Amino acid sequence: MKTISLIGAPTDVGASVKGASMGPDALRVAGLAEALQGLNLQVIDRGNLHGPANPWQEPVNGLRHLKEAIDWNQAVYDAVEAAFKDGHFPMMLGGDHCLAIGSISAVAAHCRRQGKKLRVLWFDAHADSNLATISPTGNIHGMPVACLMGHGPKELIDYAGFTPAIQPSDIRQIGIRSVDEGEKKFIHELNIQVYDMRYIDEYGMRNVMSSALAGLDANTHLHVSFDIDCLDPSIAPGVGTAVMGGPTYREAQLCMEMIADTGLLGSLDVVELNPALDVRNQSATLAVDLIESLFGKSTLVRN
Ligand code: HAR
Ligand code: MN
Ligand code: MN
Ligand code: MN
Repeated sequence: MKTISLIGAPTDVGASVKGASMGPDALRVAGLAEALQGLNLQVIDRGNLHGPANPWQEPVNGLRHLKEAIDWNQAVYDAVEAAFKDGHFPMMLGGDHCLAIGSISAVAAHCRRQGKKLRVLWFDAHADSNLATISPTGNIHGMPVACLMGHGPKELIDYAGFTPAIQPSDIRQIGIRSVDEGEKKFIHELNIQVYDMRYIDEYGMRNVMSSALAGLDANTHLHVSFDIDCLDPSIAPGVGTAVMGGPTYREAQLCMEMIADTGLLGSLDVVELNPALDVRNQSATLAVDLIESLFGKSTLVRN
């Protein structure tokens, strides 16, 4: 039986809107552990990690709360690595999306140890590919993709002991619809595969997911980094940086179902849920519903 390790990372140091720090508990209240147990998974809730408080400072040299982000990501790195070493499936509950630096660095290290290929599916409204020099905000939750590809402050890019942690060819971004000017060039230069909302509109989610999942084999570790603001704000209002025009409920379900069908999912981040902006915990409840599909819940018996 698969054992899921829930790792709460309650911080919003990477953001400029407060509240994502309450995300882990909102997911617990929405019944995340019980939902997973209902799918015959064993769940160990490791509780919440500890880290520095949000000092609520302005950016320094284009980066807000760098020291705090470094410490939180180290805590996440260590916890995700520990879960892998126990043979468990790490599910990191953010917290803001800067935490994916630590989490995916640990995934990359795991893949290297196991001789596995890595595929990261990054669901987001945003490209999260900013650099200190081009970010309009200095918020580190807008920078994790760049950091994972080796572009960022030294202490934020080298948790795994090698850099870059991942290659541009390892990642697929899905649902993107908010990209800053500098990011647009950077993504283009790095040649990151982005399925933006226009692409989804034109080709449909089924084709997008077939393409995003193409080339996987039994030796691939699939990581999903699920920024809740990927979802259309009409169904998921509980996020700090909502952008109109995201995937519908059914489009999101299809993504999860198609990922489940691969049988290759090895780790997950759930980030940017902001209970302070939510309506009766509906975004957390939706996240749990989607995570059930991600772990194989289906309407009919499938073979
Ligand atoms: N691109 C903007 C910035 O860098 C907004 C980033 C918002 N990020 C998240 N994570 N919510 O995707 O500031
Ligand atoms: Mn994000
Ligand atoms: Mn986002
Ligand atoms: Mn694995």
